[in-house]
Parts: sequence; C-alpha cells; structure tokens
Amino acid sequence: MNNQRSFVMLKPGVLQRRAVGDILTRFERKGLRLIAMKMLEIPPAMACAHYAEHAGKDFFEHLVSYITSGPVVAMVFEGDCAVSLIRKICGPTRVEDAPPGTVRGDYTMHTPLNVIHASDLPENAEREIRLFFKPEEIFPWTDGNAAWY
Ligand code: FUP
Repeated sequence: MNNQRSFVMLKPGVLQRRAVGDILTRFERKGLRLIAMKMLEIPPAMACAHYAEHAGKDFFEHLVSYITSGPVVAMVFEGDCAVSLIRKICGPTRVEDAPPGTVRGDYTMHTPLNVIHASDLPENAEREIRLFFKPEEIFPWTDGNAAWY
C-alpha cells in the first residue's frame, strides 16, 4: 500500500460545461477518498505561485489568465497511489495525446484550456495542498469499504 494525497483543480471551463459532477464521479468511482473540497476565484498572485515552474514560458500569461477567469473547484483526494492514478484519469497534458475516456480527452480540444490540474508528484501535491487548503479544511476519513476496491 502506498497511501498518497493528490491535489486536483477543476478549471473555469468545467463550470462552464456543467461538468463538475461528471468529473468528480470519475474519481469517486475509482475508489479515491475525497478529503477536501472548495470553490474559489484564484487571486493572480496565487495562480502565479501555483504555476511558478512555468513562469516565463510563452503560455504562462494565458494559463494564469485562464485559471483566474472564473471560479475553480479545488479538491484533495487520498488513496493508494493516488497521484499517478489521478493523472491517468485526467489524461496527458497535450490534448492531442489524451485518449477518449480521460477527462482531458473527453472535454478539451486545446491544451491551454485543458480543464483540469492534478499533481504530478507526491512532493508537488503537498506543496499545492498547502497553497490551497488550511490544515483544518482537510477531513481524512477511514474507508469502511477498503476491501472492495
Ligand atoms: P500538467 O501537469 O499536465 O497540467 O502539465 P504542465 O504542468 O506541463 O502544464 C500546466 C498547464 O499549462 C497545462 F494544463 C496547460 C498549459 N500548457 C500549455 O498551454 N502549453 C504547453 O505547451 C504546456 C502546458
């Protein structure tokens, strides 16, 4: 068992598509535990901090303006190998590589508008969770059905 936490953010395009429920269902159906969730408008400074690794790249300004263009839904999931499992459910970054059946493959035609963020490494998950959530906003719970998933 390799219990991990991952940070997931549904970008403004998800609200526009009325797709919050569908995407959330994909993670729940897999067996991941939702332990934190909030809706917010991301201040520009926070958007820059979240995507600091991309500062200076040609798509950075557009990326920041997209994720600050409307409300997002921020979540923390927990589960065995949660980081890589969630990345698979989301699909690859480049939408032309994202197969149907993945979130990006199903909902997006353009990489800069790829509708979802999910942590790529456990250490980045920790940093992203700290940026978006106070410790008291996270609610770990014991999975009574663990043997079924
Ligand atoms: P990911 O971890 O899959 O979200 O991918 P990255 O951290 O590399 O990219 C973050 C966001 O930047 C992507 F969601 C979309 C945007 N992006 C582009 O617009 N063009 C690129 O070439 C790469 C990323």
